[in-house]
Amino acid sequence: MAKISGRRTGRAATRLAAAAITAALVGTGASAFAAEPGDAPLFGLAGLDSSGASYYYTPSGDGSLEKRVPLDTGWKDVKFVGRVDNNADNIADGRWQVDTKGDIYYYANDNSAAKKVGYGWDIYNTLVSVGQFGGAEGGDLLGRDAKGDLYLYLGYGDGTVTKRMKVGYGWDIYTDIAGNGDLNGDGKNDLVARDKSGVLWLYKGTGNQKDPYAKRTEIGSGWNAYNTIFAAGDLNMDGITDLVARNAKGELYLYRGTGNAAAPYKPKAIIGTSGWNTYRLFF
Ligand SMILES: [Ca+2]
Ligand SMILES: [Ca+2]
Ligand SMILES: [Ca+2]
Repeated sequence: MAKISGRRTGRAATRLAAAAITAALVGTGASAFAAEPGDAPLFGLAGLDSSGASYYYTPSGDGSLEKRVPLDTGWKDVKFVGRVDNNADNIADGRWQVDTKGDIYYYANDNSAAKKVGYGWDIYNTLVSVGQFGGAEGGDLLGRDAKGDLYLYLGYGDGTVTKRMKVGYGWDIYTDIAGNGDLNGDGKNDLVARDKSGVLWLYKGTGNQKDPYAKRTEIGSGWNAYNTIFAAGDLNMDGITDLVARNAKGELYLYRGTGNAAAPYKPKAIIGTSGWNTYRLFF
């Protein structure tokens, strides 16, 4: 964002990367990595509160989260943050941020200056940093506009993106769209979407940028119990991507991925008992 100096942001981003890598290296033992590297994004979880302060939670390895650490402040005009892995090692290399003006910036996890990627992104009411969804290794972005049209931007791996491609319509039936990793074990990143009646749907990714997802299948109902769902990658470090969901009471639940499209999540586990409503977005 314009108000954050590159240097300060670089430090924050480096801390974030370090925390993610720490999570990968410390305290979990070899058994946590029985799955092959490359199976699921290992990003940890971060939140941005209404004061513009951001915090990071390192995964403990069993699905729970360590005590939060402050990342940065001054993010009041940030409307979207999406971390992205650009070299397919499952560790985030940077993040996109969209501000209230609709400008999108990329911050690499090094000390390089922020890069302006585009403008006019305030037309999207939902953005998802969805991982590799149809192009080369660099992670991609999906945006939904007010009409319900869905657009895909392929990432070049340096934070810049292609022109958008329209990949869907009618997505205004959904109150939430999330995705970061493979849910059915075919190695292609997938999406989930919650409709207004609280049914959660799975869209299996195809890897084909022109037609990037298959026909939806139902995951289950009752998801209106939550005011936010967010795909944070793999939080229990079993190599399968997971989902977090927060309710109005401020509780945070983890839905552990199974790798099976017919039942992509295990029963929920509470990982945060209170206070999670302090965050206006997760990333
Ligand atoms: Ca990476
Ligand atoms: Ca898949
Ligand atoms: Ca997992």
